Amino acid sequence: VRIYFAASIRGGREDAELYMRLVAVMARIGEVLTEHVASAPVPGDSLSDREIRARDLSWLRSADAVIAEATVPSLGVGYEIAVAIALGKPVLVLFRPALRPGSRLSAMVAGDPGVRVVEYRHPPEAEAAIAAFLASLPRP
Ligand code: 6K6
Repeated sequence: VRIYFAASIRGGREDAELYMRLVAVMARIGEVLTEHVASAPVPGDSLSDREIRARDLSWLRSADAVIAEATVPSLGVGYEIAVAIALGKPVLVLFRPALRPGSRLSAMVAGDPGVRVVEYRHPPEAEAAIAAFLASLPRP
């Protein structure tokens, strides 16, 4: 399976170590197209914003599944989730409400019937949700 992993970059990098951990789980099961999201620091590649968007959207189009870690709010991640849904991709969104007391996932994502939302407290729960989601995908 080709997996598009979305997580905050300019929205804030405080969860970068968690992203690395989640990508390691995905990489055992499939091909992660967006491993740069988990590298710290994000490789300061010389692409323009236009080039970044074009490259990411072509990866997104080619993906079999999209997994987003949405705890650190990111406009880019919200945008990618919306595009993934419009393309009919299976979408898993992971959210850790305990990061900030009272924080809740955007209603636009949580309320979308095309999204599987998993709220978790500890990374192993997110890892199990990733494995279960990928195991549930239709076989090509
Ligand atoms: C280097 C230094 C800073 O940024 C870069 C390169 N930027 C990006 N490279 C690849 N993907 C990106 C980049 N910026 C955003 N994205 C995509 O948007 C990723 O796929 C993330 O899932 C999402 C993050 O959006 P923001 O709004 O948090 O940046």
